[in-house]
Amino acid sequence: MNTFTRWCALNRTKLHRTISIRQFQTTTRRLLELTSVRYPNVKRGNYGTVQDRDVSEFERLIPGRVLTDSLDGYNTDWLKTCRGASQVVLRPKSTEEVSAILKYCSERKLAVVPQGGNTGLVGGSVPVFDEIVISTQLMNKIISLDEISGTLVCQAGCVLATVEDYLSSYNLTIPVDLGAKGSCHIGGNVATNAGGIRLLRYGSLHGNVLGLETVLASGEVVDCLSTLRKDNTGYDLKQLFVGSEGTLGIITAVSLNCPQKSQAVSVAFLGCKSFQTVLDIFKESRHQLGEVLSAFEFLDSQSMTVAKENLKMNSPIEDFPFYVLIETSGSNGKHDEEKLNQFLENVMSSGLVQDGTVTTEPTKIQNIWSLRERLAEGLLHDGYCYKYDVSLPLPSFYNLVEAMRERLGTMVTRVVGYGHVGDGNLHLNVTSPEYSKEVMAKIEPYLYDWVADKKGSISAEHGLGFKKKDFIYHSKSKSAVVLMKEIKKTFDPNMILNPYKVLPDF
Ligand code: FAD
Ligand code: 2HG
Ligand code: ZN
Repeated sequence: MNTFTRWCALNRTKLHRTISIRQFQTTTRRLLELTSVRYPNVKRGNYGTVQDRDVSEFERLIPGRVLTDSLDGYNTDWLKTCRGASQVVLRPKSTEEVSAILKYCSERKLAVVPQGGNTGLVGGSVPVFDEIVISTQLMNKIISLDEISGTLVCQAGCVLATVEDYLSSYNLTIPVDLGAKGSCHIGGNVATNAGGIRLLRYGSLHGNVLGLETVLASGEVVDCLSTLRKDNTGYDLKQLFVGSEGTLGIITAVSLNCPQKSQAVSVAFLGCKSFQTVLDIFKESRHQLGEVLSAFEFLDSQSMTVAKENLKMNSPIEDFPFYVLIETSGSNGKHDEEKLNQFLENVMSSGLVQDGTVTTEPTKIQNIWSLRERLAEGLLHDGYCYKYDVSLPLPSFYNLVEAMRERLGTMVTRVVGYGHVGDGNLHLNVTSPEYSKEVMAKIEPYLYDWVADKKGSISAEHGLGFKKKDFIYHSKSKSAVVLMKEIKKTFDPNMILNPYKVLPDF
């Protein structure tokens, strides 16, 4: 093992794998083209328009929490690709207030968009026209924690990192973790069925959400806030809201299964010559690390360039075509380290890995994770980012990046590939100095056709939101979409909840 650097620290303290999204939004804020201008084919639905009397009624329902000025941050998405023109933002504090607001909006046929941390990446969290923003920012209370079973119940607007900090003092953790954790809300995570870096270990939110409280468009509160691990009584309605992206109801409270916090964490960052090697290492890591493997991520050399040039970060190892980040976590540091060391020795001696570094030291772990997690932020420095998030069978996984690179050539600044390779989830990003219709026409629908041809999914974890809804047929059958539309009509007959999102036009 030539250049492996071994840093030792026995205990992992709290990690801060976060970036300040709000801070980022403020520093880069500039007025974008309105979504209704950029996408002229989208027509405003037959909804009411907010009048002074509506604002007065909202003020009566939630005094002092009706915003009508400086709404740019609520109208613009994190990627700076969508901008709506909402005139009103409502900030309820309780389920009863959400219910009263929706009941009123239903009667007045006023369209609404639920918004959590506004970190969504598919234009789902901001209005397309003048929909009223219902923000969960002030619904941020922990309701209960059962330390023995690890069951947490909290309001939907709790920030993911805050909940993780809270759980940490009980030696528990949260089964979902992502780069936006300093800003995104639990409700937003559930509404998007967010994946992130722990899915490999804990599975998706479909398995970890034990219960939900939601408010339907009519104002009706649906109480499925169970804290039970097992409950086979009737249809599992909560699952319909997981990943529904604010189109079926507003999630007001979440009951979550929270695992024990791992006592020992190690991270290895390895350089590889080819993508095939990345896959070989993944196979070996599953085989040799077994139950302690907690994350397996990859990035290509073009992604590393983004980290170095746009974010001024340093790589802990020399340059390679591909990099792999492996995390192990478990309850016995000595045992886990031995396993990881043996694995690293094996992959080095078999020639799969040329160089790498491994650490148990929290700051160094955080630095390595930042290289991977800050890529989304780094890409925005190029100008406009065309963001794709696909599931693909592993053998064709990286071919898509190569195909797009060849297809786009010098039309774009760069084409990069990274992602949750352990979950078969590729993040393919293309950048150019500004939005270009020509580049877009070269990417879509070609990329979606390519993915459908390989029987992949055109949205692995980010959802469909506004930007991808018309491509749903690339991943779902006609009969499935018909059924989805029937469900939407049952839950929201006036179609006031997050219109123009998820489903193609009715
Ligand atoms: P928002 O962006 O506010 O909303 C997202 C969608 O959910 C919208 O359609 C909105 O209407 C709806 N919604 C929000 N709250 C509610 C509610 N209470 N009830 C009903 N509907 C609601 N995603 C991943 O899956 N994995 C990742 O690894 C990942 N990493 C990211 C890293 C960065 C830097 C960024 C910026 C984003 C990342 N995302 C990732 C995308 C995003 O963070 C997740 O989708 C997140 O779960 C969204 O939460 P939010 O509170 O910001 O929701
Ligand atoms: C991640 O895994 C997020 O970092 C964002 O899902 C993905 O930037 C992206 O494309
Ligand atoms: Zn991701």
